[in-house]
Amino acid sequence: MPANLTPQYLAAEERFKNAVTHEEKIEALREMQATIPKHKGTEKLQADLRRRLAKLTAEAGKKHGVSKASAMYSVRREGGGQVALAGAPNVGKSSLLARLTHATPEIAEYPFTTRLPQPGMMPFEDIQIQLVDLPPIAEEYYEPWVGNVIRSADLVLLVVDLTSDALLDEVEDVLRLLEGSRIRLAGAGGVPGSAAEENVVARGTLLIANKCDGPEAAGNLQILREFYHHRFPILPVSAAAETGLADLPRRLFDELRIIRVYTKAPGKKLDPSTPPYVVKAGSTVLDVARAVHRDFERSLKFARVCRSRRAGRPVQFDGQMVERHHPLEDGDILELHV
Ligand SMILES: Nc1nc2c(ncn2[C@@H]2O[C@H](COP(=O)(O)OP(=O)(O)OP(=O)(O)O)[C@@H](O)[C@H]2O)c(=O)[nH]1
Ligand SMILES: [Mg+2]
Repeated sequence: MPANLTPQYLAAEERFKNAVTHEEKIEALREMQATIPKHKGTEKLQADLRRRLAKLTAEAGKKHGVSKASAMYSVRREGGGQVALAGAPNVGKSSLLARLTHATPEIAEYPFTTRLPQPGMMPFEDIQIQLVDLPPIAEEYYEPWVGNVIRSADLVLLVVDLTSDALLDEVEDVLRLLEGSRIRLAGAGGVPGSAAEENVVARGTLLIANKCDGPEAAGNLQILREFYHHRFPILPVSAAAETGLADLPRRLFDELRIIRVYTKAPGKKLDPSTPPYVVKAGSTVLDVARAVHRDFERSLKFARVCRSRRAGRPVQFDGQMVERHHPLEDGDILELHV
């Protein structure tokens, strides 16, 4: 079968031949990989590209240690928490980002589409949670900066493709490559004992079983559960059919273990348009006071808390005075007196 190589592919191949540095070669090979026509006639060539990329990426990693790109590719945090989308090629990471946020990432039926981190903001009630789409993690493509973005995220969504024949291998590859970067994807509550290992960072993770609309999805979901239900919460979804997505923002909010605290001026009503302070669960009056103003640590005399917004629960605090180490809950309204 003729390969029918495109002009873009041939141009990238030309750049590869003229490339001098590892970086230039890798960039050109990736361009070749992205532009090579995906059909039976090019399978050998595709495998060859993957092999060459794996070799070059490994060599480049050895030469430079942690890539300089790490700093360039870090993503500025915004919103109540940062959630990284990690996974094998073509599993639907970018499709999920597009469904859950207003971002418009490139989505394609071939692998290795995403090359740069792409953030998007997912609304949850009155706050936003940042999702970060990433390039795929696979033997021939793994770059240290991807690991760095995952390491610095608050939560990881490990996305898998329920229609893939190589489902379990893909998950294992991702877990192994990240372990190589000293990142352990743990259940949302953490893996017992993992913190004991030196320099290994455990990142709370939800396993997002995407393409549940596709062929073989039900059987593969069962297999996935058999292997991983002890380690990760598993959420079947479909970015294409938009199933399982409605509850995801609430779930991410809960897993991030953050709370929203509203502040109001003494004697005034709460202004409903004022955004809440988003702080870690377990934060105290003082933690929020500090976030409002540095000087409050010194000048705060007392605070009052209202907990009346919480539906279906008896009012526990109705403007009572509380001391500065009083722990707060999601939805609390705080009046700071200085
Ligand atoms: N059937 C089905 N197809 C999906 C679903 N989600 C994504 N796809 C398709 O899967 C292919 C890959 O989607 P992407 O979102 O580009 O996947 P990705 O994980 O970002 O891919 P890379 O950036 O290459 O790692 C596209 O053809 C999508 O239309 C889904 O829920 N069901
Ligand atoms: Mg992508």
